[in-house]
Amino acid sequence: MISLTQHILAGQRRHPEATGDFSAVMTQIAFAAKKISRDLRQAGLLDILGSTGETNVQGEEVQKLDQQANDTFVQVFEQSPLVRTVVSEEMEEPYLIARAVETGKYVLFFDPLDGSSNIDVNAPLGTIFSMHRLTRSSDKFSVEDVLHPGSVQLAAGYVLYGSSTVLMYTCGNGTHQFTLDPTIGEFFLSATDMQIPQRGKIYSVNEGNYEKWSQPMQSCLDYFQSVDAASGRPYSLRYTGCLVADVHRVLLKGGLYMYPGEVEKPDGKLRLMYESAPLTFLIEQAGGLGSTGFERISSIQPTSPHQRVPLVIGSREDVEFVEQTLKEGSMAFLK
Ligand code: FBP
Repeated sequence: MISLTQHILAGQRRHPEATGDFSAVMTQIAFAAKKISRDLRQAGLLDILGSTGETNVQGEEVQKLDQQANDTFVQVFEQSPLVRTVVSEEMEEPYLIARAVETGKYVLFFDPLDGSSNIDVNAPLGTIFSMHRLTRSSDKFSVEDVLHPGSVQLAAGYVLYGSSTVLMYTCGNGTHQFTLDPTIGEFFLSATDMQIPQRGKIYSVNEGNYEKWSQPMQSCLDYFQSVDAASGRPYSLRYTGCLVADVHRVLLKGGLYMYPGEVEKPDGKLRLMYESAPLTFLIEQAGGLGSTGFERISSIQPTSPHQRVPLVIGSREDVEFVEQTLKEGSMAFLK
């Protein structure tokens, strides 16, 4: 069995210029994930369910476990001389790591606990992370130093806290899956160079928002729901309320996850830097696509750390179908 650390070190050996810093950061991400996994497994026994009563930068009620997961990541990286800045869904401003002022060369974006509405109902949860090289425009920190398109991510991944804890990551050399063995507290390689089917049979979307969508977006859903055996339709609906769990299913089985823009809210709900861009890097390394419906997620030049974008992600043919339909604004071939 190959451990995550061994896999990362093997990747490092393929880069003679590598310093080991990247591996060290990946090991710290895995350490934070193990702590969060432990906390979630004990959640019902400890007083860590429910809300903190606070509201975060997204205007969402902060759950105690959201805060605890965020604190876990910050505590782990406050010990690191390598990560200069962390940007979290739960923190309004980028957080500067004091001990990495001179030595820090990376930026870490993360959604510490994805699927917050699932916390109190023991349904799947996730963590999403994205690593960028820090550019320094001057000695003084500026937010522009952390705003880079998805195409230049160094690494990205997610952790799925489900029946088992699974960590998925890419550093531009394929998408690889590791499963946590809680008896020894180590992640082991359970699938490598994953490839998503070119077309699927599943769609994942909050249909409750149908009336809020544009007509072309509505007709996309109508297409996936209409009966046509030749093209494997209707697709089946699977929606867990946890982006990581739904994208994990799509990566393994094919199909697509969508959180579209709405007529009144064209940017949708999901955040570019720590949700859409890292998941797109993973899916595209596995042969799929990530799009807003109009442009590829990885090509977007970010303008703020918490900006939102619509997301259509998954099997290449299914995402291209949605892009074509939205761009053409019509559904000529809808029976
Ligand atoms: P959080 O990171 O705040 O949990 O938000 C993202 C998310 O919960 C996704 O995991 C999920 O797919 C989506 O929002 C659910 O949103 P909705 O309840 O509007 O369908």
